[in-house]
Amino acid sequence: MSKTVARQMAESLEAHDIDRIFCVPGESYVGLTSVLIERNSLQLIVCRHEAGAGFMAAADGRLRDRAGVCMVSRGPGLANGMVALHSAHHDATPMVMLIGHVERRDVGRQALQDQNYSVLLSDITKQVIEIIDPDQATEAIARAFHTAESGTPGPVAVVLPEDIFDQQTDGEPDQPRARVAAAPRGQDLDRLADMLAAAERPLILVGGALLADAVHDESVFADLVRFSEKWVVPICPTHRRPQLFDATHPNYGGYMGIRVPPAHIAEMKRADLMIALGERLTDPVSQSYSFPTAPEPQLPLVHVWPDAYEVGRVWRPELGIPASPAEVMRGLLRCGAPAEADKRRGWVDGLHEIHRSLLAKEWEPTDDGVNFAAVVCEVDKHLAPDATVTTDAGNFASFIHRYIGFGQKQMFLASVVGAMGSGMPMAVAAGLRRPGTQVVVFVGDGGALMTGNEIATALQYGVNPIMIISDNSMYGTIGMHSYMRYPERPFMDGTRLTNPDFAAWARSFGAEAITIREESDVADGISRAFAVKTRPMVVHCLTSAVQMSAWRRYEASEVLP
Ligand SMILES: Cc1ncc(C[n+]2csc(CCOP(=O)(O)OP(=O)(O)O)c2C)c(N)n1
Repeated sequence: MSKTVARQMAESLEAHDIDRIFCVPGESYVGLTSVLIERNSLQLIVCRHEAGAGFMAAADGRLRDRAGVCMVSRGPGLANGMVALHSAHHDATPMVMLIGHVERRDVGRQALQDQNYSVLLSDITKQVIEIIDPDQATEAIARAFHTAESGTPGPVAVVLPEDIFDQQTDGEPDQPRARVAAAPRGQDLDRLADMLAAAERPLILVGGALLADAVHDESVFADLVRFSEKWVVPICPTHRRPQLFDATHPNYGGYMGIRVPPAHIAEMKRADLMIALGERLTDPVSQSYSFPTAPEPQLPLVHVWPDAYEVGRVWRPELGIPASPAEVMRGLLRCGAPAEADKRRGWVDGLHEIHRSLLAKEWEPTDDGVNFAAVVCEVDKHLAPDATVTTDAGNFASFIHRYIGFGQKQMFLASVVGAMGSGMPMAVAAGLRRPGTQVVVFVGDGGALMTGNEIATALQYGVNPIMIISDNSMYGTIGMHSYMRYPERPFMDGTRLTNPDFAAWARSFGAEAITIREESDVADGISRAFAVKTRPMVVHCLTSAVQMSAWRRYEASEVLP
């Protein structure tokens, strides 16, 4: 039956189980939106900035392990959204970005907002698919989802010329390609079991691909616990995936994030085997390529990642297994643990002991503002077992990783590669996908004004996050780097910020808000924030700049003007 391309595309998106698209409208694709609105089969979330729409789609993609979808206008709209593509590409997050385009006959003329997307996006997408012929539309959608979700997941751009939507096409929409999962070869599993049985001090890093497996099958979490207990191994969730293993479980070996504290990394480096289970391994996780050392690891490395291309790309593993990490873990469970697994109890306990001492809710007082540790520890008391926590990038986030012990039923979302501006949009996406559960977003005063305006989107769609702003009047992370490299230069110069009254800013949107000025305000303020359930709530915290991160203080005696 003949139909328009717009309808064919809408049916294709429906066939791929897409129930929500995040967008900033553009004149180039009104042909598609008008059909989507008419069919009313999916929810259009109209956002305030394409970065916001993109980060929402990325978060949605992670929550469903199905490519999240956003739709942006050509040229400038896409340019605004590129930060989310960059992040999804680095974070191995499945995402499809639909991009408006000029009419086909004007391509290459530098028509209004024309752009060569294949060139522009070549290093931040897995593929750019340009629809030229009406009959390609449905196949393009199916290929986009398949590419975004298979192997190492990532973003795919689909470019939609303005004049294509009303063209006619025949045929039924392409159906989704079946998701495939690779299992480990028997001989690799046997070798892995032998290596693990022989190891005295193994370290198991668990990362995003295991989390993705758990989206489809929650029992992955319980299996991970069983694996750690039966094989007596320490489990180390990696950078910005803290929820993979309960921080209070005795086999929790430590959080493998940016700059693991010295005592902990020194102990970890005594390991005689590292198994990266569903962790691609990156600069932050590998402690800037020093553990494991790249390209030749200083200890035997087993790398499990569902994409053969990645295994061996940077590091030379002793054993590489391009398979689903959940399948590998279950394979080990089926093999059965060796009788002498308990020989590792001391090693596991030692790592856990260091981790527990780091988690201690202790901090030093500060007199130039509230120590953010006090705020984060108070939030931790109120977090529900199924709460979602999202963060932006910035030093304030170090307090979250130091002081909040996440559990397996909680959800943590952020740009893993550290793009500022991810926090608030990801909170909106989480609130929509997990209605009725707590959503807490932590941002700095820098990130707050990058995409914090998406609080308007939260209000528009009835999402009620608690937004906690650490306002130290500076781009603190960069101030810290500057201080560490050039300690003789004045602290804060080049990173200082003059901020609005964030509580007044929040109220102007219709949110509730309070300001915390002293440590003595913290307990009452946070408890009031958690009592607000029917509106977004902003907690503006005037925080110390001297306490640069959860681990580091500015040391000079003469500090602030
Ligand atoms: C989009 C983007 N721009 C710039 C940076 C570089 N950057 C990393 S952290 C940071 C400062 C963050 O400041 P703030 O949000 O106030 O948090 P703080 O570090 O003070 O806790 C900057 C500018 C980045 N990571 N992402």
